[in-house]
Amino acid sequence: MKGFRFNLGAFAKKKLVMGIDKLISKMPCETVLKKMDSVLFRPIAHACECVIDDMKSKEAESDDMMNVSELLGQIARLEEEMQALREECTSQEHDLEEANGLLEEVCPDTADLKAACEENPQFSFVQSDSGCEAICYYASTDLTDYAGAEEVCSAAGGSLVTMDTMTKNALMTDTVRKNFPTSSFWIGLTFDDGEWKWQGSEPVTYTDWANGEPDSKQYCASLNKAAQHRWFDWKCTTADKNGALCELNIQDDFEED
Ligand SMILES: [Ca+2]
Repeated sequence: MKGFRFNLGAFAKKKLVMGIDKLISKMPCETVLKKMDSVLFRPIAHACECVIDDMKSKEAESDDMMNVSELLGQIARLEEEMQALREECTSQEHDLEEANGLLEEVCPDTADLKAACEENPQFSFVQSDSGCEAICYYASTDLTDYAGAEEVCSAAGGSLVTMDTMTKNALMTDTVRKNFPTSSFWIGLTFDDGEWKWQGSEPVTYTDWANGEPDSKQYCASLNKAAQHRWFDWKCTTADKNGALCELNIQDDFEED
């Protein structure tokens, strides 16, 4: 005898499939999966797995949608931050413009000094990049002692240079380095009553002494070529080292008037 063989007519098969369809359409897929374990139901179980996979992939898509939504939120927040930064930038630009305006007010007008300088052929006019500092200078390279240098400047209509701020010192030393790299010069700085003073009266505040300077008992200052024209003190009577660095100072002229 042959073994049991599951053999239904076409009509019976159709009825069975319809019945199963009706049955499983009312069950959640997971329940159908649990119940259908026989060989007969495997295709249906497989279909159900497909449906579940499909649902899972739709959920994943939905997660992606949520990610997109989060990203859009982040972009919106970044745009807000950028806008705030733009406003901050605009405000700082405004502050900068105001500061530049104030700087122009504080910077002295150098036109008069320039005009006066042009009337004195021995002198040359230099101005800092900011335009706030200007010097009308005369560099005499004839070697002399300090008193001789003072006379040279006085005869030219000026005085030994005062370099009392970092800006003016930088402008003057840069100019000397560029135009007189092999010369040293006396400047208007001397040691008197225990302290260094400009023009014999104004105590020094900003200084640019070369390394190891000033050393003792040398009471007149110079820009020394051996130290990139930083400050050196020398004995005032030394006559074979320095020329004279003079400046025209129209402010003093006004004060004298
Ligand atoms: Ca010295």
